[in-house]
Amino acid sequence: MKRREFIKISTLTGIAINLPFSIFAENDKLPLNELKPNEKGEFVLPKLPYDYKALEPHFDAQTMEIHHSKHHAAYVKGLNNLVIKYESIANLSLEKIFSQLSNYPKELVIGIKNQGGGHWNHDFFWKILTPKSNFPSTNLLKKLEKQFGTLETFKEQFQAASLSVFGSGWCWLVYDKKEFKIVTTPNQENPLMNSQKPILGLDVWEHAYYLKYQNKRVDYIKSFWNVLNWDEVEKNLNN
Ligand code: MN3
Repeated sequence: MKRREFIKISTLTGIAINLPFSIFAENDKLPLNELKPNEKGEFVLPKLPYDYKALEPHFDAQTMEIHHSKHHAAYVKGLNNLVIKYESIANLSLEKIFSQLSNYPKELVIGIKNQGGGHWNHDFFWKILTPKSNFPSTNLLKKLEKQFGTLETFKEQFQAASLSVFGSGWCWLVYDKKEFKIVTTPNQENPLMNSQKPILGLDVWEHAYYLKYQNKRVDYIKSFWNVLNWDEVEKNLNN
């Protein structure tokens, strides 16, 4: 039974059935590591695994500091305000919350998309960046080449998709139904909200690049490849 059908049927019958949680049940392997609140039920701003200046000259220190300590922190605060207000999402992982968005009232859905997405997306983004840029493993490279022809072609397509985001949003590489897809989402929405598994993502909000690159989003996108940790991308694929 498809997940949406299950939700629909269980809503109609009013019978709650506990199934093992997997938002990728129809797709691929297991869910990613879940992003959960702490023992007090609060989401916490994660520490970066590197200094703010570590990604220079590609991502500048001032942008990184503001992006993490102001923008990301604000999403965490906004999300915690929602958790206080809505008991239905208390103590749940964000992945679980995203998987049952259709069950929530409209105001909560909007809040989760903005604040919950904001927290999840940035947590994901920081983890795939590194001061020591590397290359895809032979295994991952083969998979990418099978789908896109060459790594360069993948990068070109990803770059074009990133440039196509009008206003604020994200560009992602997802693994869906046993193939890679490049998708974009508006604002702080993400592929998990569409039951797709993201393995790589790029923040294309102006706050991610404007101080250094101003209107030249393309230069920011090109610089991304210099700080991308392909090992983490592969971990996400296999997770
Ligand atoms: Mn951002």
